[in-house]
Amino acid sequence: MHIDLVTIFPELVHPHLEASLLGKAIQNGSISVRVHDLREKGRGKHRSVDDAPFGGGAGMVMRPEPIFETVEPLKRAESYTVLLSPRGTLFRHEVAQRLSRLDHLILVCGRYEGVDERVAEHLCDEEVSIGDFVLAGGEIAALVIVEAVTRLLPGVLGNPTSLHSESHAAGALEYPQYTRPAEYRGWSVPDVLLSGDHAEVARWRRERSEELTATRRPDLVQE
Ligand code: JBZ
Repeated sequence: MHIDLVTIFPELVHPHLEASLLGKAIQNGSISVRVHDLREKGRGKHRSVDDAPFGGGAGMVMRPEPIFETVEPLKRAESYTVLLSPRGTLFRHEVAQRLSRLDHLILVCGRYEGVDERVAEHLCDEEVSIGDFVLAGGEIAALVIVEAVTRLLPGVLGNPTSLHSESHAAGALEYPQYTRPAEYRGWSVPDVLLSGDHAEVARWRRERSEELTATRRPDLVQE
């Protein structure tokens, strides 16, 4: 899979692409990511990428030309272009799975108060939002998508069973985990986890998972 990420803040996204699981996935060739600086197609001496909104009002709007001129040369027949936008499809596990099956994903990060509507209408295939909170721009949202999608690619996670148990976690909350020491500051690990009884351990974990999901995320419990 190849991802092109379009932004006015390449320096903000680069460090995240080099670290951890993402960095390894890029190094071993499971995924390639290229970051494109929108300012290279900015207008005038100051390489401006924004302007005041038609109709008036506060704030600035991203101009269409730098975005079209950056994205169009990247597009191939199989490309899918996503605009990170607060009004987009909510990004959930199912969306990550759908995007992970693509060969070429183009992520366009908005900034300022918004992006000229012609970008969403005529350049992008879909708008995606990572949640109901206010961000200053799409960069962090794009990185969330890159990380979630990368983990789903074949060969990225060393241990495929951890992927299986976490796909469960996208539809239900995980059970509590413990490691050594068995007692810390007087707080003990549940006895069942030290019992060696694998069936009892599995049962305890299933019960805790169901209990947590019902109380904290009833929206995930489908009847
Ligand atoms: C997002 C104007 O650029 C923005 C602003 C907010 C924002 C995004 C892009 S993407 N919020 C989200 O995923 O919620």
